Amino acid sequence: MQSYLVSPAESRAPRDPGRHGGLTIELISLPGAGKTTLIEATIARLNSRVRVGVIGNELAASDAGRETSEPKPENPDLTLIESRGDPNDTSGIDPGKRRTVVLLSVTDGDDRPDHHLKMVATADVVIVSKAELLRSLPGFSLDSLERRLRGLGCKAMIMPLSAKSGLHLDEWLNWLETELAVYRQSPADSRRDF
Ligand SMILES: Nc1nc2c(ncn2[C@@H]2O[C@H](COP(=O)(O)OP(=O)(O)OP(=O)(O)O)[C@@H](O)[C@H]2O)c(=O)[nH]1
Ligand SMILES: [Mg+2]
Repeated sequence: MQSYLVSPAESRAPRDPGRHGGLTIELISLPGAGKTTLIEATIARLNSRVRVGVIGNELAASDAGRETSEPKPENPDLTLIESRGDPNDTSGIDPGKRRTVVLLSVTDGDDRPDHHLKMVATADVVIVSKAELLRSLPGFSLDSLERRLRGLGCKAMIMPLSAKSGLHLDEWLNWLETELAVYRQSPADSRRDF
């Protein structure tokens, strides 16, 4: 496994992810929905052939030393951007971003999409995080969440999973592997315009 971190200043520099960042995916959520945990689980589970870059402050704060001791791949296959969806934090962070993944934690309830209108509208994937807790949250309905999302015009794939227990994590990893395969075949063609 190879991963690296860049400083926020560095991360704001214009880049050509087609050349330097590989497949670039932004993970967005309100604080605490599980972005860092998912990124760590993803890096741990991805095949060692995949060189992963991470952009975001949290890992730097919590894991300084461990992550930064990894060699920085010059051309990562995959760059994951961790963000809280604040345009001031992320605007210009990576103009070549391909995919947007929004995390909604089950602990926030199934009526949250209404509070995240802008986020879910642009999402390619909505991850319903901490899903192993669903059994102990009888008031939470995945059907109701999906209805709300569709009602907001969200066309994203919806993936309930738990980065902590590994529940349904394979679905996320399979999606990533597919995206990586598509990217490898035609890095320029499948780039989305944002
Ligand atoms: N039960 C459970 N807890 C989780 C899961 N994923 C993350 N957590 C916990 O949720 C808390 C927040 O997780 P983080 O991964 O730091 O969330 P984050 O979105 O990166 O948070 P910020 O960077 O502060 O926005 C931590 O206490 C995690 O251990 C999960 O799948 N299940
Ligand atoms: Mg974090």
